[in-house]
Amino acid sequence: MAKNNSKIKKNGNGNGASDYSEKDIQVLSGLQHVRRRPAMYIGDVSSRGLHHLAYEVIDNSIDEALAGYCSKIEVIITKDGKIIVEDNGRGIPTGIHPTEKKSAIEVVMTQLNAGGKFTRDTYKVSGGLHGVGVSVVNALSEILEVEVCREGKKFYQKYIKGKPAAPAKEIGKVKNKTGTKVTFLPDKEIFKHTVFKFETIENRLRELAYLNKELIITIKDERDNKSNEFKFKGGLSDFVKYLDENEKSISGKPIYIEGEKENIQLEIAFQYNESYNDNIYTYVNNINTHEGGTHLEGFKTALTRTLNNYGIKNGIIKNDKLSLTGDDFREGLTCVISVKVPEPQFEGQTKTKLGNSEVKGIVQSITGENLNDFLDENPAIARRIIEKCIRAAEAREAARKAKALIRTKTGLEQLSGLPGKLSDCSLSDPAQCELYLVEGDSAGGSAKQGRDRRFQAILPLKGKILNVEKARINKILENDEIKAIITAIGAGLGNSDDFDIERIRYDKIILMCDADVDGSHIRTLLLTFFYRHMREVIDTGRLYIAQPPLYKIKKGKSEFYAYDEDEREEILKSMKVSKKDVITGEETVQSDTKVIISRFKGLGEMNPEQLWSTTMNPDTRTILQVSNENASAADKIFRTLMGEEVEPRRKFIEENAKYARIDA
Ligand code: 28F
Repeated sequence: MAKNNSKIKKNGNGNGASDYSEKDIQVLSGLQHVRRRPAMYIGDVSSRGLHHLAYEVIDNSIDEALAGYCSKIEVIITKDGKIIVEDNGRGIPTGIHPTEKKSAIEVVMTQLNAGGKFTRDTYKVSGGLHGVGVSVVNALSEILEVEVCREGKKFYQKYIKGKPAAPAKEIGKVKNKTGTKVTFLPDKEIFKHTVFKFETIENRLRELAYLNKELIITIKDERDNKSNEFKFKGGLSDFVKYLDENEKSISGKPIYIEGEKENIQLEIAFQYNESYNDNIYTYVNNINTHEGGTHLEGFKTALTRTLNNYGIKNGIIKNDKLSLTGDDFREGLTCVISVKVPEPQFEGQTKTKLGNSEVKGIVQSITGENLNDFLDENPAIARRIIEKCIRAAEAREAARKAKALIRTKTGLEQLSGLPGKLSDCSLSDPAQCELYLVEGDSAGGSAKQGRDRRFQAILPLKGKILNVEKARINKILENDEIKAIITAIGAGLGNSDDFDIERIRYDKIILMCDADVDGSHIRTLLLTFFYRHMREVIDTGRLYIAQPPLYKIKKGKSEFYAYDEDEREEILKSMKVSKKDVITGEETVQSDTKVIISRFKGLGEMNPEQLWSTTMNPDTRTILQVSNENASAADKIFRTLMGEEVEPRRKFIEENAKYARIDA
């Protein structure tokens, strides 16, 4: 990689910079720095980071749509692994930039922050956490090509690893066509895997189509002829219906609220279903704000107050009985909130929490007024919603008693406050500690013997844990396995007041289940539990899935482990053995010339040493971090797998059987 030794420009007063000599900080010109430190710009170079490239380009088209000039966005994944994004907006300006002395196209494509600084400020919103700009995509692409149609002409420019191969030039005329088309091939020197997943991009495009009603978005996968087109007239109402596809609404069609105040645009749709979960998705400028923020606060406050006042005024809530809390008013709620804020401030651990204080009052007043009108006009629905909230309050009261029981345990457990089945680690700094949740007592035993007891704790789980998707909170808290998990983790339960991530006892919580159908079911149950009742553990990147090997390959005294079929074949190839010397089956066969492949069915088949070296040793293991990138997709999967309706579950399992390995 080329070096650039230009001098450092100091920011501010330069304090602290004196510790560094010039060779410590190699100042690289913008795009070179992106190539050297891609994670600083796109988070990481995993599949997540790869897909971020596509989102970044798509965001530019979305900006053009928000500005009111683009009605259609087309995305193609090509056979050779490129992404093409094309919009019918105005097209990037093609004239020569007065100070940069190159075309505006090249400025947008090669200057860091050209997007952030002037594209996005001059016209409307989008951006935020994304918004590193398309120049970052360019820097991380082997090849990027841009085509612009504007003022009757078509322009073209090509870049190699971010550097222009030639200036932008006119390559033809067009009639009645404007827009921008970007084609890029991610650089294999940067990304470990450069294969785009259709479903991942499809999910993001669907979300964008819901958030920007009327916008047409298409996706086509030329690798296997998959395609889809999204256009939602109903916008967020359609989104809520889609999320609740497998649920029964008790509030009729989604309640839809729209408004604008002080340049802040608000759109909300919500409905109540018969489940016990609340699902609120919040967006700021099309970006999912996982950690909530002032828009969510405003909505919650308005919902609680408006429903409570209406219930009391109309004699549905009796004042003398138990009082209802915010949580009660959100049981069974499915809601999408989308705000467009000109200058969003993002806060929180993952920078996905809206901080702008003015937004709270605006959302609160628009929601309050509109909801009040809705309740007055729909008294039957109003009554049904509020009666459901009252039942939630009654269950919460029962749960409070159950929670109190967990806190005051009896017998041995009372001494340490920890579950008896937990083999804790000796270190106490959460940053160093890991908790393994292990399927079954026998695997739990091996894990206990195999682990490094300084920093690895083991909690064996017996049988299936409760399906939390089908149970109310008080029932969940009666379940012994769940109680043990909650007390071992030590941070409480729930997604708000009762949970405190600061009190967590382990920074890594690792699910270790068998590689069979039961194992994957148990893993799904556990994921559902964390997703519904300790989501912060997922959102802060603390939940992992262990990857035990599927095969052992033995030749003479040497043993190899393979984690999937591909790896098994690779190992066999590297051994250069002929097919007839490969035996598949039991380990008991002894031979020095033959290669014996045995399949691990369960964790229990490995002895403690094997389990340590293949699955638990941090130096050699692979663990998958569970992420919540697309919360609405995750939510749907959990509902489909765990919810009431049987038919969609059967369909989902059939369609996804070949992906049975969850790479979360
Ligand atoms: C496939 C990805 O990147 N679409 C884009 C535009 C439109 C304008 C623009 C973009 C304004 C001053 C730089 C056009 N006419 N799709 C895209 N469409 N960027 S990116 O402007 C960029 C800045 O110079 C545009 C008038 N204003 C803006």
